[in-house]
Amino acid sequence: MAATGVLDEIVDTARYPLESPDSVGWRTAVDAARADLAESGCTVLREFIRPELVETLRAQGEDMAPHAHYEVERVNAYNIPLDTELPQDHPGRIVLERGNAFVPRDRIPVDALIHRLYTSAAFQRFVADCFDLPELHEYADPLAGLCLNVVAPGMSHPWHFDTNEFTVSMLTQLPEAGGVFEYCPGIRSPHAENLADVRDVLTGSGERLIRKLELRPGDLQLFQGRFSLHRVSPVSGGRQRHSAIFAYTDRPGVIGTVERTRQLFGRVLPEHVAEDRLVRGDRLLD
Ligand SMILES: O=C(O)CCC(=O)C(=O)O
Ligand SMILES: [Fe+2]
Repeated sequence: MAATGVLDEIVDTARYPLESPDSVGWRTAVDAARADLAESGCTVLREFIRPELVETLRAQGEDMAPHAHYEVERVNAYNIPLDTELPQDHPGRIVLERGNAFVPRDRIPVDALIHRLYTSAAFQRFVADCFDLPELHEYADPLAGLCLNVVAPGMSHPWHFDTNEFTVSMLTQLPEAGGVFEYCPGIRSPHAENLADVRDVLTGSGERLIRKLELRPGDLQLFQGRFSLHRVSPVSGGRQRHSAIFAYTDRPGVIGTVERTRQLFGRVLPEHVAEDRLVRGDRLLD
């Protein structure tokens, strides 16, 4: 069981027994994650990475951060074109500055801890069970499947919904101040955009809807970001905030659209052009 042995070096398997799907420990961890997800669309598996590797995790992120695509961009919470025709009071008309930058998958070394986790079958099976899914697949996208999200001082990752229904992420470096993950559990559903509440959050009067998460490097976060508006608040101090984004889908072969890929990475690959016919499972914006 070589693959299991490798994972065992990285993950605190006493607490998260990824190699033993039938164990009490597995059930306990998965049940706790499912309860949180049902309640708020978010759960944090504390100290997922072994404490002695947290500095390696941080240093590897720091090494890859210069490969991020830096370009402050004007966006809206739905990541649809700013000239989309919308009613006067639609929150999609509110323009935000996206100042975070992504290191794409093709710039992340295959032996980096985050890459080893992302591609591990045992890890994928465990995460799928937490989401109560029969299986998960790596995003087939050569850039967006695995990213390091870099938020530099003075920047933020503004309020948005994810295209992906399931997001798995891990903070690898804390900023000195700010950079808090904030989210509005279930503010929309597959059947309702709930524009009034979204507008309240975007205009600063939605405090009642917002939760703030205290993350530490090495914690694993599972999140249903398609229905929960969320952001990383502005970072301050002298240190960037880094988080790994592990993108999975419930069906194989999913690739991002040309539009979204160019927005995030500043370039597209032939795969994006060829596959620009993604069929979504719902009719929400983006
Ligand atoms: O970096 C984070 O913690 C959140 C990132 C995020 O929301 C995203 O990449 O969609
Ligand atoms: Fe997101």
